[in-house]
Amino acid sequence: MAVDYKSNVKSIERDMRALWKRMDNVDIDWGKIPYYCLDMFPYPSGIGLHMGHPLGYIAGDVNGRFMRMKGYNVLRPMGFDSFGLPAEQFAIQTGQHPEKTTSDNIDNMLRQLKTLSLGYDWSRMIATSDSSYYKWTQWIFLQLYDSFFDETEVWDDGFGNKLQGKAKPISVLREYLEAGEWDIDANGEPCPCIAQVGYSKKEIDDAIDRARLAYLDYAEVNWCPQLGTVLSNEEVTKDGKSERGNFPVEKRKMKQWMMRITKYCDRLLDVNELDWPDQTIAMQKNWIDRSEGVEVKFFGNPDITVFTTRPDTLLGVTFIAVSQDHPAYGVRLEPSEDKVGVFTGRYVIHPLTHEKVPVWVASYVIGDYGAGAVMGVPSHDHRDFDFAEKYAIDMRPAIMPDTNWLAEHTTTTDIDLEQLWIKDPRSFGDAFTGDGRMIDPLKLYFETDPLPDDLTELSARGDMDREEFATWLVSKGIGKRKNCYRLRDWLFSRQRYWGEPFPILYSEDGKVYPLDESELPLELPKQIDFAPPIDATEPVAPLAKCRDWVEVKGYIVNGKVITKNIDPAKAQKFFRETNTMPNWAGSCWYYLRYLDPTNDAKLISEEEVNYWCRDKYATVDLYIGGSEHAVLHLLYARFWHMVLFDLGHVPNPEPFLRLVHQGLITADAYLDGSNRYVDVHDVRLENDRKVAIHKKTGEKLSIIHGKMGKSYKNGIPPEEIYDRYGVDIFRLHLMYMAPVTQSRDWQSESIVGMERFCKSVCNVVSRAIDKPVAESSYMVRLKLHSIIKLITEHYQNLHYNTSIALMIEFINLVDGDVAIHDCASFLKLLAPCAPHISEYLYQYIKRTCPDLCPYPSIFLDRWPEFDQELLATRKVKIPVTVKNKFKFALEEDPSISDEELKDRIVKRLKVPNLNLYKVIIVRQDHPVIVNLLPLDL
Ligand code: ANZ
Repeated sequence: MAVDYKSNVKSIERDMRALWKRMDNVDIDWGKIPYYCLDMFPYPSGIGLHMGHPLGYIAGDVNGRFMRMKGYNVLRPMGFDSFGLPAEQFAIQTGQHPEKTTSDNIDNMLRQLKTLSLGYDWSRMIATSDSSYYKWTQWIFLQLYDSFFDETEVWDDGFGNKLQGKAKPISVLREYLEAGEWDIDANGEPCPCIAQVGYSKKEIDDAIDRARLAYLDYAEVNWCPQLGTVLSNEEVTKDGKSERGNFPVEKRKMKQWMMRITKYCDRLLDVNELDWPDQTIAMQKNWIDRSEGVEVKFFGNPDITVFTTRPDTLLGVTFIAVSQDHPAYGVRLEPSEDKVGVFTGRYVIHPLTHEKVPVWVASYVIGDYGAGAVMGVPSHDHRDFDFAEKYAIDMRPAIMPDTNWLAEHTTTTDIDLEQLWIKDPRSFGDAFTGDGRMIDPLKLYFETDPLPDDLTELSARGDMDREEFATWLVSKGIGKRKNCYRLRDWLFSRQRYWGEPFPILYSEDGKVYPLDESELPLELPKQIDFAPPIDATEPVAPLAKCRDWVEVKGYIVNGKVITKNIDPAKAQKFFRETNTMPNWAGSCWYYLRYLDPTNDAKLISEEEVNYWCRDKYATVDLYIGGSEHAVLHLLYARFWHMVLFDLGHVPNPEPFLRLVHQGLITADAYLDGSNRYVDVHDVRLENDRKVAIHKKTGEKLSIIHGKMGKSYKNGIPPEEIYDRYGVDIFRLHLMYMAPVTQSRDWQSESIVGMERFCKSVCNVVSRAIDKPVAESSYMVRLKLHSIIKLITEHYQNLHYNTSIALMIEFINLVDGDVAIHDCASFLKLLAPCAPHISEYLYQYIKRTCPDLCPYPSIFLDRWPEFDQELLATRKVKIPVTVKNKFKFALEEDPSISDEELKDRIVKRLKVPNLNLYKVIIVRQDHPVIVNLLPLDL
């Protein structure tokens, strides 16, 4: 009996889902190797899933199902990133509680996700706004609050890598300070050096507060007086107005929670073991942006320390520029686009030349970068040059430019240009910023008399490059090596309602106390007036209005506050922190909670962590998600993971081993005469999609191509497609359009090709059952085994489009009868991409031939093996050319992979590798020719 695919798509899907549901409770085999394949969880938005979601999720599902059939114990969890601004804004506008809208949206998205049969283990589902989840987000916050970074610790990560610096509990820092192993520096910060014992408890407490990984500091917020609320950066337009209402927005400094991520810069920059896209790694590196340089101290009252990446220009310093915020020298400058400055009237002493150097305040010096002060070298830095030109400051060269540069920058002829550069660098009209030979100090003029010994020594040493000079400065005690980073500490407070409350309280005298762990979760109060305050003159967080929640009575026990089961008469008053955590907090660590989602006593139990993470450098084996998260989410998650690793809560140093970003889905969008987008559903296409007509008005519309999205009205809801064609066809279509990582243009029309393919698969299987043959033809067997070999490789590399192409090719090639056991093997190849139809046909075969399909589900069956001997029986000749000239021909198995083929060529060419060539492998159903083009052509 033939399987009528088209009319049964829906019932097949329904029945197979019911079958899988019955098998949900199959016990996990802990003897298997664990494999963790994670999808970035969605924000439960009111619009539901958009096309970008299923693209990534199906890619993850294919990989997960494949790995399960390969014999791994695959973890495939899913959840919701359910705190966030849009739900709160919706509440302000409509009065609906965010909890209600969030839970409605989750229900809708759950239904959509379940329809796509994404193979998730729903028993592990989490939502970041559930208090049973954020209890642990708050717990992690307390770990950070209760830790500091010991930069002196050098240790082994257990995977053969040396790490510098480690988070340790605050109690350890207290011991260091009390024992005099650490000191407190001039800024009140703990520093690792031997000290006298004898700091007071208050001094030690204050120093400890300055070292916590989660700490309080003043930071700027966007305050909009007219709206009476603080805005997030996304709510402020480019020209500094509120997105809602277009009101002015001011910057105000407020006490905020910060995360000391900057301590982890070097460890975050170490990405050698991660299999991540180059582009993402480059973005993380740029974001952190390490500068390696030297700190030099100029003597004065007080001294000024500068940070420089060009210590070799030290002899060219003619002024010092400090920022407006400099504690000792800074003054406010009039705001201006240009570089502006003012002379402070004060001088410092140059550490090498002993000259007096004037101190300026300059607008181009950034207060919180490096040391907040710059040594001004007009001859070698453009900014310093402009500044010195504007304010007529001296110039002195320290480096000799190459002769070309000198010649190009002067109109003078016939004189010694090097001498002119030393005497009058200003006449060259620009700074020389390149590398070069340092000029002998004795050739430069210094005002000091007698000449300092260091200069004579320097002259005697002769040529030194930047590095050698830096080493010399350090050896003389004049310079100290220092790395600076663009990355700032992470501002962790939001003046918002719909986020995690901080487990922090303030006593009436303003001291900070953590809430006792036993009182977590600290739940968000439910009853709250969402309207922003009308008369606020200062920024306030919405929670500040819940007086009943904010004010509590409690005791301090071991430095922590207890508020439950207390005697109110004996208790003191506390005020809760009213800011909430940012959206990033919940998504920073969700992948860990999936390992043990319902554990109320511990973040993750020892058994779970040992099983899923043991001997693995990273917790998640494969992480799939959008490249828009290349920086912040991935950086924050790595930072928290590192802290948890240092403190012994997780056994591996990184969260995500292999990272893949799915491509974008692009589509045509349509603009009418007044530049408004017209919904795709209202557009009729003519003339091979080249002409677009508004269905209602008949207006001819202009066509523009871009990202598929709600704002362009060119989004096609995934449901519209899978309701019409079926989930398998939708999945196949999405995976076939392009490689997972590439962007693809959405075209609904080509989907019929997939419908035809599924029908053909049903026909081949039906015929195999109705007219059984003992063996398929030699050609069919050969083809089947060659695609088993190739598809196994392709699935491993997430090359699904080529896998589907091979399956289509196979089905098209089948001319005669196919043996049932070969059909069963083929179905296993298809199953990860098209689970319903493959399972259905597996069960269909099982009825006639139970031995061939012995498992309750195709997904519990084993991945097919290819027959090497059979493949060896067929060879093809593959000519290899170099620069289009024939060199030799290889006789190979037609299913040979690109890598194997390159190996063979390397052996014949007797070269170590093919790095010097562009290798072009032309394939039809097997490689037909290889062309090598030398790269240096
Ligand atoms: C002297 C000098 C001479 C410099 C020279 C450069 C060229 P990056 O690479 O971005 O780290 N600098 C240091 N602190 C600064 C601050 N707070 N605000 C503005 N500029 C600052 O840049 C490091 C260089 O930027 C430093 O090296 C310093 O200028 C300047 F021929 O020192 B340099």
